[in-house]
Amino acid sequence: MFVAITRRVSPSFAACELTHLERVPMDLDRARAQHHAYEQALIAAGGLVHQLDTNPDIPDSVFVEDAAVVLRELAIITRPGAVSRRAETSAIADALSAFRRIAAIEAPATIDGGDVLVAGRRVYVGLSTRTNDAAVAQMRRILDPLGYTVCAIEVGGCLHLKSAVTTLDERTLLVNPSWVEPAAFADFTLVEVDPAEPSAANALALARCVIFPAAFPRTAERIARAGFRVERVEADELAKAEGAVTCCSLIVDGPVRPVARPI
Ligand code: CIR
Repeated sequence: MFVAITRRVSPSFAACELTHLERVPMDLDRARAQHHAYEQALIAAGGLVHQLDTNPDIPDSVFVEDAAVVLRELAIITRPGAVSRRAETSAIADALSAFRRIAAIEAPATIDGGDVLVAGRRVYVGLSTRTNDAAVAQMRRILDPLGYTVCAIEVGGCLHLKSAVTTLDERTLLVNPSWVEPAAFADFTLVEVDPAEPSAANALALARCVIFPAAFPRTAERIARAGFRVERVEADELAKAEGAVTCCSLIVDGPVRPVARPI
């Protein structure tokens, strides 16, 4: 069992931050329906969904992953790189404090949770437009004493490190080698995205299955061939805001107090 913290799609979702995509019309009801189906997939995978409310001042609120990094020992509240997203963190800190000791990243550091890939005791931090060197230093100060190794890694061509690489399990990564240097992950088995699906490197690996966007069937096939059960979700409306499947939840695994209320 795990707890998945999610947050409703904001009424101002169409005013989200955009970096690599052109703004196109966004259908709020469709985004909400896809988010609901995503939450149902989390429940089907054995999760207790703890859904937070939103408001019009935080257009990107649904992308909770960027506000925190959750480890077994503690949760680190980020300082998001986009100023418009900094108001998202207080509610996330409140929610996570029920489950974890809290640490926080402070100015001048900026970091989005989407730039943090945890693989066993290794924590990769992507240097992107959102995440800077000062954040890497603060992550090291927090995590070194807990026995984690923090590795900084350059990311290019995409928003976050986890747009380019995510874990399928502790030994296997899904990667787009055009956006991140695969040599950095020499100790892992790598599954590459299909070249026709560059945005397909973001998968949400849970104990029972891998939640994955229906828009990338060729890469889904590769993941299945590597031995994983793929649970497809429609997420193209959320993808118009540059969000993918890891972005829409914070997974609290391992030691949790049973305080989540099911949706
Ligand atoms: C942003 O640009 O911040 C949002 N529109 C999308 C964030 C997606 N988050 C993620 O990939 N972790």
